Amino acid sequence: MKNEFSTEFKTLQYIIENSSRILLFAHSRPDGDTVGSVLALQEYLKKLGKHIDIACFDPFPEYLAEIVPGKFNYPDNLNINSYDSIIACDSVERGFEKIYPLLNPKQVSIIIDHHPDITLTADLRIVDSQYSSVCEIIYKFLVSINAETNLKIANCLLLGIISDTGNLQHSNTTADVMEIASKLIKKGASVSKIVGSVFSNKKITTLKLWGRAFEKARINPKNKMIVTVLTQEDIKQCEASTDDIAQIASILNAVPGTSFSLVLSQRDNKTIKGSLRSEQYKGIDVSEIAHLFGGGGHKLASGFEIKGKIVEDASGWKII
Ligand SMILES: [Mn+2]
Repeated sequence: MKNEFSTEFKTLQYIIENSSRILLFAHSRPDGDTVGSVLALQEYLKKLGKHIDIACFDPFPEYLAEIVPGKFNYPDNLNINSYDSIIACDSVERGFEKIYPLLNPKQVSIIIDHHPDITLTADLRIVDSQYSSVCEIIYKFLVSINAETNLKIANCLLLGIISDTGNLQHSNTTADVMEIASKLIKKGASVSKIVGSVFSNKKITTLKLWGRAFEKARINPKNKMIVTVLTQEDIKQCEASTDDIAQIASILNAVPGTSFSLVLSQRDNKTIKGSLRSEQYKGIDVSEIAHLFGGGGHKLASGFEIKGKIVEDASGWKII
């Protein structure tokens, strides 16, 4: 059963009422869910007359500015201790763990997340991996306090839901998710605009990198894993960025006859990132594989980082 968070939502409302300066925190390498979450909260909180800033260690993603324009502040440029409360949204262990120790005891910390294995503590934790996205949780919060959802909030929340459900296609697309999406669309949120920006709007450099990844993909006949590798040279030669890697594992996972996908990509000279995807009907829990390598995530979408270097030669590739 999903946690309904009725007590937590009341506590959050109380904290908001008693805060005049609130800092919202988005995770590093921001995606549609973290962006949608902080912007939806910002819109709602500003209407209450609160002073709101958004912090993130990375800049606002350009490709989302068309749907939901926003501005991120680099944390070092803000006086972190000047806020009454701080709300971190999504993947809270991707950046917020550096801010959390800086808070003083008077400041109230809130984390809202839907990732499993979140160990970070906070004054208020709203964490349940059964939710598709943080935007789904924030939708529930806004409904619980009878807040009005305007067009901007609707677009922000639908952005997060569409991003984290892979265009309403992943197994986390529950009946609840469809119902919420439908309500947001009734408010005027645009599926086609969001899908266009998040999934379809691909630069030629992205497609070139995907091409390389697909060309190198192999299926292991024993365990039906489909695996591919990307080196730093691949990314450089295609003039792409590491952000362009995100969707490759999902696309490979759609290949018939596979049980899960693995994309290994070189991030710096000695770090390799692994991204794993599967589907419910395939009966594989990829988070177990991620745990073996010190990573984590959801049953059907997980990741890990290992030390090593991908080396390619005529016979294929290996990790040294
Ligand atoms: Mn998310």
